[in-house]
Amino acid sequence: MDPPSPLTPKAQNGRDEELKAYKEYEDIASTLPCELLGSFPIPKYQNFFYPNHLVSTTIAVQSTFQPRPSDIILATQPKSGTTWLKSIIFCILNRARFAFDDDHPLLHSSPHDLFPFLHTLYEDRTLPIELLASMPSPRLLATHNPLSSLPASVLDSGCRIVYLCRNPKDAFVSMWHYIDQTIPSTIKRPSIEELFEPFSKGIMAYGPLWDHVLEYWEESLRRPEKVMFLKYEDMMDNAGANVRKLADFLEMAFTEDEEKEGVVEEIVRFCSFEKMSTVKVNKEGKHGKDSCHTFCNSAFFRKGKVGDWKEHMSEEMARRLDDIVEKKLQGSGLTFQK
Ligand code: PPS
Repeated sequence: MDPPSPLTPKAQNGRDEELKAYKEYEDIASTLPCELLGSFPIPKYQNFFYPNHLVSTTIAVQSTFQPRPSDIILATQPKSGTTWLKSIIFCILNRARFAFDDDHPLLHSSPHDLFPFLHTLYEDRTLPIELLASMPSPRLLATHNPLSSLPASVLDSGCRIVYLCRNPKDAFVSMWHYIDQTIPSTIKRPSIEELFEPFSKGIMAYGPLWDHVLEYWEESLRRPEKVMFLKYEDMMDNAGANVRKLADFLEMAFTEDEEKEGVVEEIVRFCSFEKMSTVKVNKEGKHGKDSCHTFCNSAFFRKGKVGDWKEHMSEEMARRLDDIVEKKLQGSGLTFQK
């Protein structure tokens, strides 16, 4: 392996500044109250729980991210179909640029590389100001962060936010499997019961889930032209109709010719679980730069079904979660299927 190239004095200066800023963010993070998620401490910052290593990143995003009006921000609850929607939005936006053939970028790069999470760009205690500034518009940026944690300038900028959530029971089961796939082999896997107890109290990465969903839901009611609210189940039920709605929202509506040529159906097929889960980079590629948080991309593709919770949750657990979610969402106009 090549040795790392030495930083120039100017770059080193910038790096020192970044590390100094991060030290401040980490100092704030170190004072936060924590709950336990299995054997992991999970800190609470401004009413939401975060993966331990991503609190300082969240503060860094809050402090330094500068949105553009043209940005497209995909915000999701974890395990709600982020990977899927990244592919779909990438295809909608780039359909004139890339044919759906063997050279298509989604057949060679993970959707998470083509449409990065903000927290990934801020990884390794960096402030990617120049990188973000150099990205062409419209920038595609994703986040699991709650709306209230994003800098106020995100809403002020007028950029578009697409929000995707999923039936909490399926999101929970998907998360349980994902933890199993991604935590280091030396750490004991939590049983579904061990994970359910904290989850039902809202203690989960980017939880409480219901508060996360409600923040974006309410903003989508206030400003439907800027915040689009989607559910995984609706996407599954009629992906084509939702791809059209998304294209309209992104001001990239399909032309009559494209409709005749079946471009919408092509995007749906191209981004389907069946297709994407068999792509080599999604089966064998690695996610993450930092060796502590590296795992196989296949962890993003499990079953891709609605209602798989029935195979894993007891009736009692399901009833409890339904009751909690129903109470929390009461009066909002938002519901999930029981
Ligand atoms: S993450 O880690 O939050 O980004 O994960 P996320 O992508 O949000 O969610 C993973 C779940 O989405 C399923 N998935 C898909 N469903 C339908 N179509 C496509 N193309 C697709 N790709 C991934 C994936 O299988 C996870 O759900 P489960 O229920 O675990 O199968």
